This record gives sequence, structure tokens and C-alpha cells, in this order.
Amino acid sequence: MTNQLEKRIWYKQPAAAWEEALPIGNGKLGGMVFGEPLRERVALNEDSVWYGGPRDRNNPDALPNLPKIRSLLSEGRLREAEQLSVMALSGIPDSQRHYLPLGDLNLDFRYETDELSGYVRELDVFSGIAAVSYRLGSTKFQRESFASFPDETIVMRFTADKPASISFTARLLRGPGNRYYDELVKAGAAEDTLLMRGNCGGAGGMAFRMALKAVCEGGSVTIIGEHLIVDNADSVTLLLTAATEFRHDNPESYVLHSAEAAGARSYEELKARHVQDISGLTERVKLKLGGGHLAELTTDERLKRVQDGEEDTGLMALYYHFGRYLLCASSRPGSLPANLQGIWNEKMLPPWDSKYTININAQMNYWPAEAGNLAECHEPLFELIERMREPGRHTARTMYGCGGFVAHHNTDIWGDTAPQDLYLPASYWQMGAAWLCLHLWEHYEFGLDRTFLERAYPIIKEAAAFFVDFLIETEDGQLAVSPSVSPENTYVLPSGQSGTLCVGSSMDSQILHELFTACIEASQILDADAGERKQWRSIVERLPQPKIGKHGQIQEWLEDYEEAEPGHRHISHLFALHPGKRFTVRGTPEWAEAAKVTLERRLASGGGHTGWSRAWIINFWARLEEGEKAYENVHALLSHSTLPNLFDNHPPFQIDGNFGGAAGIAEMLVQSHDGAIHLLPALPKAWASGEIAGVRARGGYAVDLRWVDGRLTEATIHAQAEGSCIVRVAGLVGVEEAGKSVALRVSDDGVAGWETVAGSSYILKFGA
Ligand code: FUC
Repeated sequence: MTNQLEKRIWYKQPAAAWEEALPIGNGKLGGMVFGEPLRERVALNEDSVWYGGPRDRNNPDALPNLPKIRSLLSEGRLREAEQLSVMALSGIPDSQRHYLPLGDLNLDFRYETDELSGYVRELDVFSGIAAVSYRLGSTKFQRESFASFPDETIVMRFTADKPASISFTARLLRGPGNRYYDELVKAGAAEDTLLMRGNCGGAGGMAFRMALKAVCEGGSVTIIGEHLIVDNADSVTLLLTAATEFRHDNPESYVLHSAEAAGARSYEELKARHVQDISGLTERVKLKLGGGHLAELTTDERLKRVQDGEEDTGLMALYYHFGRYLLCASSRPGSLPANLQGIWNEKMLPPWDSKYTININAQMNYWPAEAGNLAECHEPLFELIERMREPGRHTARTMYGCGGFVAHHNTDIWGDTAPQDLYLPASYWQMGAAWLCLHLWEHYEFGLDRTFLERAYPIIKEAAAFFVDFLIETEDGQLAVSPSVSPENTYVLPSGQSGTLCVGSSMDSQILHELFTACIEASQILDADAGERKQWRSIVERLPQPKIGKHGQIQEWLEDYEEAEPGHRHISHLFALHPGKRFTVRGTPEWAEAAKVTLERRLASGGGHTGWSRAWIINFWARLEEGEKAYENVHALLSHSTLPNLFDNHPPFQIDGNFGGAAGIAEMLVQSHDGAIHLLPALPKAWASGEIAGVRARGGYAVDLRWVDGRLTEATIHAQAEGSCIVRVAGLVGVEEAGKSVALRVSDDGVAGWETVAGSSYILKFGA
């Protein structure tokens, strides 16, 4: 079996549609490269180009009507509760701000012949370089494009193997009919830089600027009107920069200065700086799952084979690496977090506004971050959470009369926390900030960085403080959320009436269980708030407990209602299985069994039809240690929910499935949520032999594994912190550190533990 590293997405034709183009990005700037020889298009984004400014959308009628809504719900007067909620709880206006494209770069090339041959287009997901090569007549042309994080610039390089062969006209465009900017002018006297000036629109809309600079070797560059013209150059470097007022008081001087600064470096230098930067992230984890001989086929041919039911384990490894690449390209320190489309969005009014849906989607984007050894790429999410704090306090106070901070099921660039839409199954749900804050805790659990915990703890605690005030006491003395929904499902009552609003959906109680538990553990580590800790403990005890319903399933609501749509894409009531940690195969076998029933019922009714839902299902099966089922769903993700450029297809394109799918693949190989590092917990037969290096586990560990015919042959655990390492693995006979045996505590359930020293590597030894 060839087991090469799968890192190349490639085609023999240019992209015919945006969904076939190849993404580059540096967290802030994004480009989709089409690779047409005659007319290149790079669809452009800058992460802070959003419509309008911040607004206070909190509905002043929420608080006076909240008691009424709650009593209508407890009296079972659903319709009235729903009607009043739509009017009193919805944001005013009902939508947050939306994300916008930056524009387009179009290049019209002039050649001496139209005899095209040898065309190849590719993206290397380790170097982040999108390349195109082709011949016209006897001349070979090459293009390379990347988005540089160190130089804050999109860089494009055009070369040919004959001098004076490169001639094109470049234009910057924006929006349908090219109507969405104010002016496009020549910047400075050098005749080599175009500058677009515009405004993102709406009240408080930010100014944006975009600059394009050409650096030619040989030939000439000039500007006529809005056109930048390159004639007879030997080679050309284009430098594109963009910004808004979100991060820069003077975006114009920033974009011109950064284009100038990049232009002062040679192309080789820019490329070397970029490759050094991005490979510092991408090279950290390497996965091989066999099947490498198929890498000779183009990516679209491979996808087609998988759609026809063939196996391609190598494509699965490529999908994993692509997911990590996408996170590096759309979420770097200083950028905004990856939104519903990462940073890549073509439309002025994108699906679901291409913002942050925080009842699963934005969270899923960050599932591969910690285990995938990209902890710093998680940082933009933390900054967004911090930005949501002040608006979230205001929402808590004005809508609900509560302390703490709260968010509903969406947020935007401004950290807007008021409800989104008038959509009963989703809008009136207060768990957005609570769930997001679990990402802060997860970051701590993986890295054990105490300084980070000191920063995160007040935020986590403030999200919990809202619920200390907000929870209501039910007739039987439980503490529950009201009003609530189980995102975004509908239940059916025995009378046949259907409803969405409820008291204490299972997901809410599960999220709160994890949130208050995180508060308790963090306060112990930091030796803080002993009094509050007692209160949190008593709240945890009084939250509604998970229940098993009449089908043997985990109940989705407080009552054992039927579901209107048994194959619904959301599987919210399994939150405690993943990303939560409360349902485990060994710790809570009844709940794990009921979770299986829940999944089987969902799947039997057509579940998993959106990309992200399929990706979540992979993670669920992995946690249930069902390797074959997890694998079937990885296959289904590739065969049903993947676009030609490997972008996830909701449909339409939505990036969460890429991230959730990558996280699920890793979750099949290493888990660390139940107190032990579990090696190969859900290995399917199709991945009989393989290796993974650099994947992280909770407790400050990194893990390298190699397995053959389904059995581990090599395993090394690198300890970044001092601690007690606990490993669940079959056939372990010893552990060595620097050639010396380590004293092991072995228990009969296949678990072994030893004390680790920070900076040491431990080699596991297996029996024959
Ligand atoms: C939630 C999901 C949809 C979609 C949207 C962005 O509302 O239910 O499937 O992913 O977010």
C-alpha cells in the first residue's frame, strides 16, 4: 500500500463556478482562484467587510411580557405563547448585520496564440499555494497565488519560460453591475497601483479600501482610467491589500503602505516568508490512511469515484488536511473568527448572512482547533466572545432583567446578542454565549495554560451568572430554562398540536451542566469563589437530568414528545455525547446506548442530509466507539455533501462540515474527553493501516501513532506539561522515556497511567 502524504487538490481544467475555485486566505484576506488562462478571476474577501454598524436591537417589550410568556407556556397555551414571543422577544429590527464580498480581481490576458495545452490547476494545502500551469503554443506559463499572513497581502506571481510573454489588463470590480464602490483611482505617481475607495453601506457603515500594485520584471506597467495594463513583461508580481475601519483608523494609508512594503521584497522572499509561516501550522499534524495511488487522479475524478460508491481512504486524509488548512486560512490571531463560509463569500446577500450561527455552526468551525494542534487559530473566537460581553450584558438586563451576559442563536461582527429572525424553532434560545464559553474551557483543558484560564474564567462565570438569575423553578422543583427551544426541531403533542417553544429542552440542561461544571472546576484550579461554587453545585444538581424515552432514545424535551421531523438535521439532545463529555461509553452506558438509538432513529428517517449534520454524526459515532458507522458517515460526507473544490455543501456551500468532518476523522483516532487518552477508539476496517502525528489530547499532550492491520505498532506521547498521563490502549506492555522504563499503574480495564515530566516523550511498548 502506498501511504503518501495527501496534500494536493488538483484539476485539469479551470474552475467553471465559484464552488470549483480554490481558496487562499490569511485569516483576514481571502481569495477564490479560478485559474482561467485567458481571463483569470480571483473572487476577494476581507473578513471585516460587513454591512452597517453596530445597533441596539433589544426589544423593550421583552421584559414586561416575559412573565406572561412563561405562564402561557406552563399552562400549555402554546399558540398564544408563540405569538407573543414573536412580537415581544424578537430583535428590532429582526436581523443582525451581514457579511459582504470585497470584490473581484479580473485579469484579461493577451497571448499570441490560442493553442492551449497541458493545463493543471492545484492547491497545496500544506504550503497554501494555489498554482496554475499551462502552455500556449510553445510557451509555458505559470501562476502562483497565496495570502501571506506575515506580509498581510495576497500575492500573485505570473511567469513564462520565454521573455516578454506576459501581457494583461487588470481590473478591480465590486458587486452586481460593478455598482458597489465609490471610486477607483491611480494611487501615487508610479502608475503601478490602483486604489478602490468605498463604503460598506448602511447606518454606521465602515469605509473600505483595496489596493492592487503590480511589480514587473521587464516590459511595462501603466494605468489608463480604471485599467492597470501590463505589457510584454518577463514576470509579474501582483500585490493586493484591503482593509476597513474595523481595525484601522485610516485604512487607506494601511493598504497603500502594506502594498508598498510587500513590493519592497522580492517574490522569492515573500513566498519564503509565507511558506515558513503557514507550514509552521500545517506541518504540525500529518495523517496517512493509505490509498495513496489514487492521488494520480484529479480531485474531481476521485470525488466522482466516491460518489459512485468506491473507497478512497487517501481522499479522507486529504479532507482532514484541507480542514486544518481552511482553519489556518480563515482564522488567525487578529482576524475575525471563521464565519459560515470561513471568509469566502461571493454574494452581497449571502445565505444566512454568512455570519455566526451559534446554535452549532460557529462552534463546529472550531472543533478541529485544539485536537488538530491549531490552538492559536481558536483565538479569534475568544475575541468575538469578549466583544459579545458588553452587548450580552445589555441584552440580559433589558430583555430578561438578569445579570451576566447572554446571546441567542446568532451573532455578527459587532457581537450582537439580541435574537435573530422571527423563527420559532430557533430565535428564542438563550444558550449562544453559554455554549461558546465552553470553547474557552476546552482551550484550557488542552493546553493547561493558567494565564489563559485567568483571562477566561471571568467570562465563563459571567455566562453562567445569567442563568443563575434566569432559570425558573418547575412544579417538581427542577431549575429549567423558559422559554426555550430544542434547536431547531418541532415536537408533536398527543393532541396532534405541534410546538417549538418549551420549558427546559434537553440541550439547554446539558449545556448548563457543562457550563456550571466548568465554573466549578475552574474556580477550584484558581482557588476562587468558594461561595459561588456551592451555589453552582446546587444548581447542577437541580437541572433536569437526561431521560430515556419510549423508543429507548435520549429524550429531546422535558416530556417524551414525538418529533415532527424524526430525521431532523439538528441532534441537539446528544450535545452531552459530543461536543459535551457527559455521555460516555464506560461512564454512562445507558445514556450511551440511548444515544445510539437516537442516532439510528435520526438516520433511518433521512438524517444527516446537510453537510454539518453529517459531520456531527461522525463525531457522535466516534464517541460511541463505532468505527464502521463513523466511517460510513465520513464516506457519505464526501459522496453527498462535498463540492468539487472539497468545500462542504449544506447545500449551499457552508464551511462547518469541513471543520466538523476533519474533527470527526481525528476523533476516530484519538479521544481524550473522559479522563483517559484513548488510542484508536473507533478505527474502521478500511483504515487498517495508517499513521497520525502531532494530534493533541487534553492535559497538555501530543500523540503520534502508527498502526498496521488494525493494531498499534508505535505510539509516542509528548508531554507539554507535568501531570498524570492516563492512556486507554490494548496490548500495552510498558512505557519508556529516554530509553528507560517508566513506573506504570495498570488497571484491569485496559487503562495505564504514569507521571509525566514537561518536555518529555514517552514511547509505548506493545506485546507481540
Ligand atoms: C442553522 C441550521 C441550518 C443552517 C443555518 C446556517 O439554522 O439549522 O441548517 O446551517 O444554521
